[in-house]
Amino acid sequence: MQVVKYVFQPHGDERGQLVALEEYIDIPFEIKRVYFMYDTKDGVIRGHHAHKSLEQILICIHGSCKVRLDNGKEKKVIPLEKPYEGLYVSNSMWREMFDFSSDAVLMVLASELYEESDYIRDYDEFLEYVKNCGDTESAEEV
Ligand code: T46
Repeated sequence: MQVVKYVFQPHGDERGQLVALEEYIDIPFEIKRVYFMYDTKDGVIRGHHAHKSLEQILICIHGSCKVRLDNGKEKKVIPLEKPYEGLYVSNSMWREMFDFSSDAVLMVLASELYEESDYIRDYDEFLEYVKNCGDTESAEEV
């Protein structure tokens, strides 16, 4: 399984840093939704699901956390600890987010509006889904 982590261009000057993200330029899809999670309690694991269609970029814009990606065949843990790095998460990919620092803010850019029917929340159902879908999406590290 190849993991795609984007490194965005910070526009730094004597005042500090600024990162700008534009759809189809920095982000490989139209951004239809932005959400973020913060104040995550110690020991919590979020996620535990996959999406049928949704693609996302996860950016830990403050603090740090880890993401476990699982395509049904392989699992990888990716640390997110820089506000200028974004982890691409394709559809048909089981995800779990954990090890949140107390100050972590995990921002997500999503290709679709919120749609509960796009979620696969049962792991056995996910394994069946990816088996029937063929190979999950992957791309090279950038
Ligand atoms: C994902 C990972 C990375 C909404 O009302 N609108 C939204 O856009 C979202 C994302 C959530 N919600 C509601 C639904 C639940 O009542 O917020 C509550 C928490 O959502 P959930 O339990 O799905 O959160 P996570 O952290 O487990 O998963 C989220 C996304 O749902 C999911 O798409 O890939 O972050």
